[in-house]
Amino acid sequence: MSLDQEQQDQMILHQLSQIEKFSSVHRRPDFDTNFAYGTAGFRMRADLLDSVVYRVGLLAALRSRKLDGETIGVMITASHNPPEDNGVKLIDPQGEMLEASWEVYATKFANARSDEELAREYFNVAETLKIRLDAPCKIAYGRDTRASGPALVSALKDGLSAAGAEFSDYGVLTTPQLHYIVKCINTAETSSPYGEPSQAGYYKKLAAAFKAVMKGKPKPGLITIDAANGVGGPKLAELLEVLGSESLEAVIVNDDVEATQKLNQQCGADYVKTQQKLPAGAEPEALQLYASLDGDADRIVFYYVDEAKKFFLLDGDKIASLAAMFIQELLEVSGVEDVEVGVVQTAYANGSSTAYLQDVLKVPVTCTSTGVKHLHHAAQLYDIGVYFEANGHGTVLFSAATIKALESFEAASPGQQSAVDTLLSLADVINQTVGDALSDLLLVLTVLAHKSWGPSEWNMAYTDLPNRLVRVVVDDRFAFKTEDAERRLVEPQGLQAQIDELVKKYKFGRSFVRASGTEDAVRVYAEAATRLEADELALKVSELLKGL
Ligand code: G16
Repeated sequence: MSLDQEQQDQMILHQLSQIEKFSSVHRRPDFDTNFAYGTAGFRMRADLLDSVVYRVGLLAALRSRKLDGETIGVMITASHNPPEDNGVKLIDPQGEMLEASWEVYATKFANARSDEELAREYFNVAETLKIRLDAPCKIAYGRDTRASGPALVSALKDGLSAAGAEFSDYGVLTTPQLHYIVKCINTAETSSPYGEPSQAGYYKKLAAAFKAVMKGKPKPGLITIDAANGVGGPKLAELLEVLGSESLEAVIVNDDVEATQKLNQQCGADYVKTQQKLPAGAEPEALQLYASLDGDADRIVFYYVDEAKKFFLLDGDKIASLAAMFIQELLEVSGVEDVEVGVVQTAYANGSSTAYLQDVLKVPVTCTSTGVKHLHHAAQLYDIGVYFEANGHGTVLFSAATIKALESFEAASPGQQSAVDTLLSLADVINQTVGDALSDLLLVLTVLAHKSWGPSEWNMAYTDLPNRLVRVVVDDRFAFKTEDAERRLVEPQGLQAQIDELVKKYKFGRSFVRASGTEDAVRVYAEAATRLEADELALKVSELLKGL
């Protein structure tokens, strides 16, 4: 055996013994249900997460080693969930969600029953994937404002130290900021660096692009933004500071991050979307634009009230339609040809939005399962892929070839050049790594300014079918299995037939049931021709679940 080999073996043994040693400090709780890497990583009550986060640190190190030392992100957040929850998710080098094939390793690590079993799993994954345990690895991590965050960061650091990783703490930041930073780090040495890998770099990039795309346009009217008492509040304030009041003015409400128990309570994007009403703290002013972020600022929904104080929601479907319409118009004016714009939605998309996109805008629409990870990949198949979940999570992806085509296009008129410039600035306003509430805010304000529209003109493109989303707590949400992009249940057997029978009775009726991947519950969605019917259909389908 060569000395090198001997040294390497010793290093591996040392690493495995460190993993076991630290694992004994971060023991898996006695917990009947298995941990699962769900829609957005692991998410549950924070007091159950210590061992999971420690183990995610180990996996992050392996993932980085597998990818030749590219930086992997780890975000500690539970986004829209209540204050007592927390969660953890991994970010791949280009700022995307963790590659799906690795979720099984995450789940295996989280469920290992003993310190020894964990070290064995770690070694097995390295063997299976031919990962050198002495290869360099780098991790960037951050957290939201939850009270449980600092303790979970300690668990993560133990995992990273045990695995011998190099790591950088980016502190408290929004989830999309960390996605942005990870991409910046990994593209720094390439021919197209994404930006400066810091929060300051993020603000600088967004502000410069917004100013460029708004050149010659009137400053947007005052907007009121509900920050869900989460990390988005202070980060939005920082962005506004960089933008300057000459570019944008906003009133931020629900920005109390010190009172951590207020997070997402009676406010935030999820509350507004599901309750279809104004959040606490927002005073209704007719025809003014409002927006709500979620707890980690990766989702946004807009809304307004009319003169009669009637509430109108402008959700992810409305944002997707607005963005697709604007981009198509710009492409047409620019004269740039052969750029396919497509939209990606999920089963939660309002039926009217899909009809508008397909029949009026004539854009292709893909439907995927819930979860940004699914939508993102489907959107990458278009030259310009607009993806939004109805809950306000989404972005617009411009392919590298499209950016190149725009940059090298020879415009025949100032009008064409202006449209091309607007498209290019728009691509920089929009966070290309993941759905980002702050960047989406600027996107929407840009389109409204270019169209000289207020919220009611935006809302007029199509009328939503009345809909209702209900959360139902069941004994075992994992018993609910779906097919057809979650639009139909396969199990429990017979349930889909019962839903179909109910749906038949309603004009424009549609309803589906799926297990949440972020909460211990199932979600029931229903839409129908009238508010009363949509509510009734949701109630009746929910009642079917109670009998199980
Ligand atoms: C996460 C995911 C979203 C998903 C949402 C709800 O959002 O990133 O893609 O729509 O959970 O998922 P589910 O219905 O499975 O609970 P966030 O903003 O909570 O991170």
